[in-house]
Parts: sequence; structure tokens; C-alpha cells
Amino acid sequence: MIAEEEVTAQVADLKVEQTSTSNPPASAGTIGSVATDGEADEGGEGGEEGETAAKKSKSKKNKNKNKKKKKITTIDNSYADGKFPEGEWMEYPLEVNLYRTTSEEKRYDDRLLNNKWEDFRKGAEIHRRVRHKAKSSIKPGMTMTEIADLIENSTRAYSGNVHTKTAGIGFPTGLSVNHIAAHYTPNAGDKNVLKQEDVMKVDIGVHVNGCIVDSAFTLTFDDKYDSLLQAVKEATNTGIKEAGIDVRLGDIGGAIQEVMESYELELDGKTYPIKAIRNLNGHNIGDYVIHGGKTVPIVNNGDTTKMEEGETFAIETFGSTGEGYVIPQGECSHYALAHEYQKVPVMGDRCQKLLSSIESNFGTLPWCRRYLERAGEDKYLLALNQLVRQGVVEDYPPLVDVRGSYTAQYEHTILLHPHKKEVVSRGDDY
Ligand code: HZT
Ligand code: MN
Ligand code: MN
Repeated sequence: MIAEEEVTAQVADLKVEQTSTSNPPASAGTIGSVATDGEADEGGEGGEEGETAAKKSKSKKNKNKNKKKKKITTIDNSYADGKFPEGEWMEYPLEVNLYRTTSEEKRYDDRLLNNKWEDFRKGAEIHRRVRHKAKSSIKPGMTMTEIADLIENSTRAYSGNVHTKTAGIGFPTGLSVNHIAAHYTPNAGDKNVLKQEDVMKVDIGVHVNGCIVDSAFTLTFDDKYDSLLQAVKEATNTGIKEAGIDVRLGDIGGAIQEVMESYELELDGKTYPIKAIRNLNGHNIGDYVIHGGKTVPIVNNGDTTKMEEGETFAIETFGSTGEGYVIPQGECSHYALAHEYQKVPVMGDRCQKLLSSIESNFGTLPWCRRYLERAGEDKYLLALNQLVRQGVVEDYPPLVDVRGSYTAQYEHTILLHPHKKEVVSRGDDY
């Protein structure tokens, strides 16, 4: 199904600098500090069974040429007992919730949700390893396509190269640069190159059985942006601290905005106030659903909706030197089936064929054009645009602030256990 040249390219992508000492993955203190294993499968297409003789001989050839590579092995090989590291535990902020911390009943309730928590923890450990590799290998001069392939092949490999709906990529890799705040990933043929002065939001999604870990950081190669990044990192951590059962969403937004807007950025002798991007939000996460219907504002919008026991949230904040307001603009890459897509009648043969391919490959998980092509679709664009117009597929175009502005993002996934909250995606990096 996949051309030999492509396989070679993917194998080459996974090559890393030869190192004599092992390079442990990123981990948060006690979280996930396990050395990488020895050799196992590589990333890219297919699992062990699907590995072709051609690919095996290519791998050997590479070895013989002494281009040593650290092979990425499924994360299961590091945790034989299936117990993945827990995230950062935090107590709930409200006085009325003090009883939860010690309640035997609440601890019992938590066990009923344990399968879900385990899947999130596995996804989070994959996320920490993927982003560690991303942070150490992304360099100016790389194309956006090379960067996306590097991250996504790493996610696939750590997830064991299983079916897309079982585990792996939770949504398209966001690689939004400068005034583009979110939802940019390269489409096929994108020739854009990352530059030294760029401010890139790296938004990575990893899912295990539909439990999606949604976490993002901002990558720069010049320390002149440091106060922007610090503002957004602190704003996100404030949102995480304020979050909890029975907390009003608008109150979280108010706390985030206050911290974010206490910062400014001086660039080339001009001082910019840092604004929270008021029409971007965090959100709850459902099974195979990246946004479950609740939004977590990053300004106080007066929303009195409360967070509830057992819910999972992506806490994300965006800061900007521009307007602090984004509009949809540019070629779309991100898509997902609409929430009630089954209620919409689908017109046309080509549309129905594309829809069933989307359903079998991604279900309700978001995807991008590159993933459709990888699944063997071609000349699909007309049908795709029709599905969007019919309301079956939702498009998520790039979200941009004013030209010349710089935007940054930090994001974590948190789990609202009955007794405590867990910042499951926390690492020693952010
Ligand atoms: C939509 C499509 C995707 C969810 C937030 C987000 C990246 O802006 C309610 C609040 C991936 C994610 C999403 F392909 N979006 N987090 N990480 N994007 S959102 C949203 O559409 S809906 C925020
Ligand atoms: Mn995200
Ligand atoms: Mn998100």
C-alpha cells in the first residue's frame, strides 16, 4: 500500500544523532523517568506483522552503513505491568471541596473510572516522549512537513503502530507560526520553512482508546520572546490552579487574564502589552471527542457554568502582541466529523465513499488532509468541500491575529478525579 521510497523516507526520519549515553525521555520529577528500551519496531507504517522484507533489508542496510539510530519502541515495552506514570496531583481550590481529599467514598468512586485514567496516563507518557524528541530535533531550516512527519511518526511508533482508532494521533499536529495562533498544519506540497525568528506553537494530540491528551508548548530560537512565553506559561498554570469541581468557568478566565496581562514584551525598542486572545478557549474532552461542549475562557466572560466531577479538560491559554482576537483565515487543513453528522443526509457517490473512509479511519477524531492522503484517498477535495457545505464535516481553518503580531500558547490536559485533580500531561519541561 505504501511505496518503498516512502518507507525509506520514514525510516530515515527516525534516525537520531549517534549517542553513547542513553537519553532518557522528558519526565516530571517522579513522572515517567524510565530509560528508553533497546531495539524494537520503528515508526511509520504498519506494525511488526506488516513489516515487509523490503523494509527489513533497508533497515539492515542503514545499520551496515553505520548510521546508528535510536529506534522508537512501543511504550508498552517500558511498562510491562501496564501501570503508566501518574501526572501531577493537586488539591481542589474551593474550601467546600476540602472533604474530597480525605473522603474514602470519593477514593472508591475514583476506582470506577480507573480504566479511563490509565488510558490518559499512557497517552500522556507518549506525549512527553514525543515532545522531548520534537524539542531536541526541530531546527530552523526544516520544512513544516518534515516537522509534522517527525512528530507524527514518533507518536505512531510509541503507540505501537496500531490502528488509528485504537491509539496514536489524537488530532493533527498544530505548527502555527507567529500571528497564526492555532489550527495550522501543512497540507501536501507545503514548502514553508521554519525560520530562526519564528514563534511556533507545537500542539500535539495523543489518544489511547479515544482518551485524548491535548497539550501544547511554544518553540522559539531567540530569547527576545521570553517574556511572552513566560506570560502564557504562567497564565496556563494559573488556569490549572483555579480549575476544580464546582468552579465557575468565567472565574477561571478572569484569573488567567489577570496574570497574562500583567506582562509586556519589548521588541526592537517598542513595548507591546501582552493580551489574552479573548476568542480562544480551553475545552472539556470526551471519548473520541476533542471538544465536549464546555469552553474554558481566558478572559472573564461571565460564564457561570461549573466544572464537574469526572470531567477532563484541556486548559490552554494564548497570549498575543497583536489585537488579542483571531479570525479564520487561509487554506484549511484541520477537519472533523460534525457532532450530529449522522442526522445529515449525504448527497452524491463520491461524498458517501469519502465519508465512509473518514468514519473507518478516524471516527469522530479530528484529522487533516495529509492523513486522508496517507489513507489512500486522492482527488478528494471536491467531495470534502461538499461534505463541509452539507454540514457533515466541520472545517477548522487557521486562526490568526493581525499580521506582524506574535502569539504563544501553553496547554495541559487535566483530570477531575472525585478526590483530587491530576495534571496528566505535566512534564519536567512545562
Ligand atoms: C478542534 C479541531 C482540532 C479544538 C481547541 C484546540 C487544538 O479551538 C471549544 C473550545 C483539534 C482541536 C480542536 F483538529 N479546539 N485544542 N488544541 N485546538 S477549538 C475549541 O476548536 S472548540 C476550543
Ligand atoms: Mn491543543
Ligand atoms: Mn485544546
